Amino acid sequence: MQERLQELQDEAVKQVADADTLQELEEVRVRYLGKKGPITEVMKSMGRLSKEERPAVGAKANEVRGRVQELIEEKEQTLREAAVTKQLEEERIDVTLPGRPVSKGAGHPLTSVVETIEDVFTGMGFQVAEGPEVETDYYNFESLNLPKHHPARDMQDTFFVTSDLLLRTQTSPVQTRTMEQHEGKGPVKIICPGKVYRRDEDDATHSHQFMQIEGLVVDEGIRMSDLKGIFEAFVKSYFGEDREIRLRPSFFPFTEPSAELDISCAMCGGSGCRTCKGTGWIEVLGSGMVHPNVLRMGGFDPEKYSGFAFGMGVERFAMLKYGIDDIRHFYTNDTRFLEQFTRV
Ligand code: 2NL
Repeated sequence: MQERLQELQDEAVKQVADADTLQELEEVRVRYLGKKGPITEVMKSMGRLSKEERPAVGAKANEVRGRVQELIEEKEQTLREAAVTKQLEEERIDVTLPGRPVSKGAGHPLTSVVETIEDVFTGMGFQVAEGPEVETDYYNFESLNLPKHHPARDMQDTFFVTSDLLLRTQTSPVQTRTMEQHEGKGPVKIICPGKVYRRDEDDATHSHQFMQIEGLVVDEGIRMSDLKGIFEAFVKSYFGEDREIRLRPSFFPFTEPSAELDISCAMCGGSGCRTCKGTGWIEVLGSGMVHPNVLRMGGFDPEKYSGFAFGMGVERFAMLKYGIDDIRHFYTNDTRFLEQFTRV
């Protein structure tokens, strides 16, 4: 029986050595050490042995069992380590590979145009002022020489929030608020960029929400020639040195006299084409000398102070500069449109 046990041990040693995977090793373990395995069989049959034989066989059986168990554990350790090494090798990451490209967003074209215009005016000493989009009737209309029932209030249809609160129809209320803060002392020299709202049907040239930039200069001795000088510098800086300007009489309730600013058409160089409707000139903004009533309501003495103001639509400027034919492109956020302005 001792010999049988030794044979079993030799066989098991060989099979453990031959096991290449954890599964094969487990099969060997079950085969030799399991409840129905040969070593257990030998132990069970020991009852049939004589008293003298039993201890030696028992000791040998335990020794073989222990030895095989030990070998299996050692081999298991070796196989596990090999498996980890293999996995590490297979899943190796090359940390020097370049990363996946991240698509970067870019500024909206209207933001770029506003910033460019801001740069031109701050370069001439203007401050940038901002204010609320929900305004009171007073700041949006009254303070701009548009009392209740004034016919010119119909010039723009308004989104009302309550009977006294509304979505501003222009950025002028920021300017009257700024005048108030100056408590009657000049100079005021500001531009006010921001969103404005009008009850319009949206089409290629109209949007119920658009961007406006207004400007205001108030000081002693401000004249129409100052307005013209600022416009000349602004147009040449924004549209190019070769552009000419002209002022054309107009009307606004908040300015007197009022004037429309035209720039010479770049498409035809002034000879007349479709872009300028055959006139050679393109209208770009409205302006004028601040009405004495507006100065007074802003806290300035019209006998001592004078000023000029202007307002322009940002979309129109962007459309003229980049040849965009539909204002709705700015608000539909089609990335094929927006991507064209990543370098503006
Ligand atoms: C236009 C015309 C204009 C003004 C806006 C203004 C503001 C104050 C006083 C006087 Cl506080 N005027 N703003 C003046 C003339 C024209 O805008 O066509 N905008 C799109």
